[in-house]
Amino acid sequence: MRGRPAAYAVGLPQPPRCLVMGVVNVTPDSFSDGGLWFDAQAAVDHGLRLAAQGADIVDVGGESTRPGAQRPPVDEELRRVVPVIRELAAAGVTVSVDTMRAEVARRALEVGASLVNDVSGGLADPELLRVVADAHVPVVLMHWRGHADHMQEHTSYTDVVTELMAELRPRIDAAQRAGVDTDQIIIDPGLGFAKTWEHNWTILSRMPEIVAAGYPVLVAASRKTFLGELLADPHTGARRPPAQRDAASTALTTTIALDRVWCVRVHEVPANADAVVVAARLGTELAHGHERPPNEQ
Ligand code: PMM
Repeated sequence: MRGRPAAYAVGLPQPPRCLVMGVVNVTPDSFSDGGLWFDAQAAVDHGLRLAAQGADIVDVGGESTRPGAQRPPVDEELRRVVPVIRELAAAGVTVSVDTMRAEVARRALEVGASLVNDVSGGLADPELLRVVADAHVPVVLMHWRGHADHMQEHTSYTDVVTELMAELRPRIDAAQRAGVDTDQIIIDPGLGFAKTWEHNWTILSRMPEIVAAGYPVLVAASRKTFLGELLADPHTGARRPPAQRDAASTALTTTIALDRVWCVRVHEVPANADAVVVAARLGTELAHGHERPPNEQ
C-alpha cells in the first residue's frame, strides 16, 4: 500500500509507515551540520532530542563524507562515536552507526548500536560485513564508487538507476556470503555519492524501480547540495545554505514515503515525522478511499 514500506528489516521497529532516521554527525566538518554536535554531550543531547521528536532510529557518525573530505584516523572516529552511542542506547534509543570501518562497527555494536549504516556498502572495509553477520544486526548497503576525496570523478552513467542497482547486486551478494541474513539487508541509492544533481533527480523520480527489488530502501536526501542548487537565490545565484533546506527535504520525504521507501534519513525530525504519517494516511486513502460507504466519506 502506498505510504507504507514495501519491505522491513528484521530486528528494527516496523511501524505501518515510512521510518524516520535522525542524523547526529559527531564531526567538525559535515556539510549539513558540521561542528554543531562535535562535543559528546551535545551529540547525546541532540540524539535524545531527535528521538523525543519522533525519530525511530538515530544515526551516529564520526566521519564526514562530503565531497573532498579527508578521513579521520580510526582512533579518532572511535573517540567521537562510541561514548555517544553508548549513552543513547542506554537511554533506550535505537541507534545506527554510520561507519565504513569494521572496528568502529564492532565497538558500536558492543555498546548498543542496532544497525550498521555503511555508505560504502562493504567496499571500504570488507571485514565490516562479517562483523554485521556475527552480531545478527541489519546493515545499510549504500551505492558507492569511492571515497569522498575522489567520488565526484566517478559520475559517468548511461542509465543511473539501472547501473546503481547492478552495482548494488554484488554488494548484496557479498553481505550474504559473509553471513548477513537477507531480511537484514537494506539498500540505499546513495544520493550525492558519485552522482550529479541531475542523477539525484532521476533517482528520486524512479524510486519505485528501486523499491521493486524487494529490499527495504533507505533514502538520505535531507539538506543535500542538489536542494541548495534548486533553491538558489534567483538574484545572486548563491546556493540555499544547508540549514535552510529542511522544508524542501520534508517535501521529498512525502513523495519518497508514498513510493514505499522504508526509511528517510533526515536532520530535522518533527516535520518529517509528520510527513511520513501524512503519506501513510494518504496511501491508505488511495488504496481504500473509494470503497468506503458514503456516510463515512
Ligand atoms: N549521506 C551522508 C551520510 N550518511 N548514509 C546513508 N545510508 N545514505 C546517505 O545518503 C548518507 C549517509 C552525508 O550526509 P550528512 O552530512 O547529512 O550526514
